This record gives sequence, C-alpha cells and structure tokens, in this order.
Amino acid sequence: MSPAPDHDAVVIGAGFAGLYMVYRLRQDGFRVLGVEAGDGVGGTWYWNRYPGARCDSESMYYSFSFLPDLEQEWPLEERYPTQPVILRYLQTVAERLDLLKHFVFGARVTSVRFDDQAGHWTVRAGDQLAVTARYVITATGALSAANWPRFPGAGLFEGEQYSTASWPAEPVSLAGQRVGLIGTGSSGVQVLPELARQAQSVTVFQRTAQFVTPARQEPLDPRFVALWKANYQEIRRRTKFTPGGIPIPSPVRSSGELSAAERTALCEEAWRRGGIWFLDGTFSDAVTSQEANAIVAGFVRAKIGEIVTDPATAEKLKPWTHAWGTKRVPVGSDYYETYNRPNVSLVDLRQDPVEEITARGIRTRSGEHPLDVIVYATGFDALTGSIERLRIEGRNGERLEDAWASGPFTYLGLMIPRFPNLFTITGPGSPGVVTNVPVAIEQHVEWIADLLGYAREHGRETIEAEPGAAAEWTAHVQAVANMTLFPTADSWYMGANIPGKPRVFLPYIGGLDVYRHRCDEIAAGGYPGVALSGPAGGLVAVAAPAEVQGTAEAGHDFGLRDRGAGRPVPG
Ligand code: NA7
Repeated sequence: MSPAPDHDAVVIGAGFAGLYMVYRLRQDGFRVLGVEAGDGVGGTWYWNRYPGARCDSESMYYSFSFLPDLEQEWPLEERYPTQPVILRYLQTVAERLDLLKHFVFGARVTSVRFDDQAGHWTVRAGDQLAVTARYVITATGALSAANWPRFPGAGLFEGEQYSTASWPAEPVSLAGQRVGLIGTGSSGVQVLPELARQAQSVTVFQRTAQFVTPARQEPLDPRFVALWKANYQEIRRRTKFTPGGIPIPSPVRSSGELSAAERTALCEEAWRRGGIWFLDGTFSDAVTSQEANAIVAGFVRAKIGEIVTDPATAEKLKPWTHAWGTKRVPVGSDYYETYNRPNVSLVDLRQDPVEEITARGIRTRSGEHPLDVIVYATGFDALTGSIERLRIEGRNGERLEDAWASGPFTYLGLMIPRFPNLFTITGPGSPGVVTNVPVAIEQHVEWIADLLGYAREHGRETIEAEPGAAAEWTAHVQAVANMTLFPTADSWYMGANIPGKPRVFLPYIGGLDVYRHRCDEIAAGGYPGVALSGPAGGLVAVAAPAEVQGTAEAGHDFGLRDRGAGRPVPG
C-alpha cells in the first residue's frame, strides 16, 4: 500500500480563490496546505500594484459574501476599490480567519506531477518545497502569467523597465523622467493618467485603440452605504443568481425596439453613470447584433472626438479594428482627457510599428523615441497561462500543455480528464473572468469542496472528469461564444494576444446564473460526468454524458439571446 500523502489538498495561490479554498477545506476537516509565490496574500492584488490600479467592480460587490461581520465593519469609501484597499481587505480576511498558518509564502510552484502508482500528486516549488497531496487545486488567477513581448533589443535598454503586472512594492519616482508606456488595455488605461501626472513626458505606444468607458470614481455617500449594508445579505443572495455576479438589471430592450432618439438618450445616460452601467446598460443585443454594436461603437467614437482636442490624436484613439465589447472594455478615469496634456503623446503602432528597443529608448519606423523608463502594460497569457506554467503532468506523465495543445479541454472549467483530483478555479471554460470574480470564485470553491466531501462520504479517493462530458462542455463553451460577436476580435479571451496560442474562446459566457444552475444540477444528480473511483481504483460512478449534458449541447442557448448574454462585465 502506498504511504498516505502529506496533505489531503494543496491549494496554489493566496488571492480570493486560494484563501477561500483553504478556509473551506479546513472547515470541512481536510488537511490543507496553501502555496503562494508572493510573500503575502492578495494574488492579483499583491502583484498589480502600479499607480492607479483599481478594480472595475464597485466596492459593494467586490468582497466575500460569507463574512457578515466583516462586511458590516469594512469601510466602503469610494465607488471602486483601489488596489491598496483590496489588498488590505484580503490581509484582514486572512488574519481574521487565521489562514496564514496554512500557507507557505515565497514559494513559486515549478512542477505538479501525478504519481499513477501512489494515486496522489507531488507539488514542488524549486528546491524549497516538495509535498504530496491527494488533491491539487489551482487558485492561480486567470490573469497572472504576465506577457512580456519579445521586442528586438529589449535587453539593451539602459533605463528602468517595469511591468504593471509586477510593479515594485517600494515607490517608483518618475519625476523628471521620460516614460514610454506600451499597452492600452485596462492596466495601461489605469496607469496612464498617474504616469502623466508624475513624469516629465509620457509616450504611449498603442497597438489597438480601445473603447474606454468612464469609471466616474467618486466617494460613496454614507447614507447609500448604510442602506446597502442594511440589505447586504439579501443583495448577496440575489447577486449569486445574476449573469455577471453584479446586482444590476440587464437591459431588456434591443436596439431595434428603440427610436434613434431613445437609443442616444440611453447611451448618454449609461455613459453619464459610467462603469458597469455603460458596459451592461445599453441594449440587450449590444454584443450579439452587429447593428446594435455599431451604434454603441459609434457613440464611444463620438465621445472620443468630443473629449480629445487634437483631431489627429482623437482619430488614432478611435477603435475600428473590433466590435465594441469584444475585447475586455477598460474602465478609466480621465483616460482620453489625459491626451490633452502637453506632456502626453501617442504613437499608433499599426502605422508606426516598433522596430527595436535601443539603449536610449524605443525605435519605431518613424524614428527613435528617447526614454528613461519603459512601462510594459502588455497583459497576460490569460486563463491557461497561470495553470500551464505550473508544469502539470497527469496520468502516465502526460503534460497539460500537450493535453491542451489545441485549446483547453475541461469539464465545467473545473476539471480535466486524465488529470485526476486536480481542480482549477477561474480556469478556462469557467465564467470567472467575465463576471465580478469573487462571486464566481465562491461558486467554484463551494462546488469543488462539496464534491470532495461527497467523495469522502462515499469512500472514494479518485475524482476524474469523463472525456465525453468534457468534450461536450468544451463544445458548449465555444457554441455559446459563437452566438455573440466575441470570437470576431483579436482578444485575450481568444488567446490572440499570445503568439502561437490556440485561437479558441477561453471563458464561459453563458452567464454565472446559468452556470451555477448547471453545476448545482450535476451535484444534485450524484455528479454525472465525473468518475469516482475507490482506493483500489474500482470505478463506482460514471455519468452517461449525453444524459448529463442534455441541456448543454452545442447550440442550445439557454434563452441567452433573449437575455443578451455575453455582455462584458468587470473581471
Ligand atoms: P490587456 O487588456 O491584455 O492589454 C494589454 C495591452 O498590451 C493591449 O493594449 C495590447 O495590445 C498591448 N500589447 C500586447 N502585446 C503587445 C506588443 N507585442 N506590442 C504592442 N502592444 C502590445 O492587459 P491588461 O493588463 O491591460 O488587462 C488585463 C485584464 O486585467 C483586463 O482585461 C481586466 O480584466 C483586468 P492589443 O490590444 O493586444 O493589440
């Protein structure tokens, strides 16, 4: 008989997902170890500490729902929580739940291997750590494997180089510096106004113009906060059953049901409110109908023209390469206004591409831009990158990168055939990243914990997704995406930002409510689609995939068209 593993479960990551997973498994009586690369908790909010870093979900929604005392005590001061506030919140959660003692910090996992004989995993972090566990749960974040584009000459630059995805903890002085900013996604959009305020000059290198929505950051009215807190638990309860994990009504009318004047009035009102109210507040068909989408896109382009005073700069900032909402929509404060500052200039890389990085700056086709500092806000190998870089090997030494060579293959975005007892939180095929993420994380964690409890109750040690069920789920994820305009864009949702990455739609955009219902149904049905085997490997429960997935076949829309599914919400 193989020796018992060191732990029942290893959880990798100490952000929202890792903290809750460790907490929940400990409460359920599992021996659990958390392993985290950073020196403290926070995950995304530990690393992404660049000036201006902030969540696009509003403060009231961006927290755990299972801590009623903390939610009453926690100050809600501004409409959007900034990175320091969120980090402090997660540190408070970890301390209050006494979770720190379960974690090893400063240990970056370098391999995760399944031992076929022993039936358990070995998790290593270089020479620092080697432990065995029955279960491994990746809580590594969907956007945490940073993308550093390989520009020729990058090593030659003699100035400072920073990435928004791993900004130094100590203050960075930019006074008097000539800064180059590469990237205009959410991070670039947030950091630009801060850089422009501090630096002598900022040159923005833009590959794709974005449809940036105004955040309208503001202090929260204490009366509003009091009212919210008085109803917090009820709001939380309802939030769980919303498509995006945010308790605001989805638009019910399509663009075709409105007159031109009504459409404009609706867009103006949504723009005035900002943030999610614009992202999710115009037409029910904004990302499913090209005509509706063109109205929203035209509206934003007109706003850019109104805000940006230099007509040539305004033209470069107007997006024409993709439909509105099909790349993650950045939510910014004074983003377009910042281009009116005399110390900010814009290089359109589509007209004037980067040729090389030199010792003194960035050379584009038109000439050299002298710089003291380069800031990379160039995004992430989204959803799959943070999991694949763990170097996971499943049954018979199969590498996850090979299993996913033509795209991720998962059951519910939570489990992978031939990688038994491995679970992914906010992984590909799950809705996490297109929702208000903590709400999705809670659902994922609770479902996984319930399944582990179920297996233990039934004396089963090995939990594995059935290939048939995974094939159907994976096809369903694509089929739902194909009902929208999302797959038409070169986005990180499609893996298009990483050279060589398979081009498939990565998250599930059928709605968190629909997804939760599906997961609940599966749990209530004794986990069809999941093979549970006993200690000796005897199979005890195998789903009939067709039966299980009866409502999830490719093309079934779950009523999504009517509900305007797939609208982008903050992640
Ligand atoms: P994003 O949204 O992926 O943005 C990355 C930006 O970097 C984007 O403008 C990219 O242009 C640009 N980029 C990437 N590679 C290059 C190269 N090689 N050359 C020039 N420009 C490049 O990442 P963020 O960190 O801003 O945001 C990630 C998520 O965090 C966000 O969506 C929220 O969910 C929170 P592209 O558009 O690919 O042409």
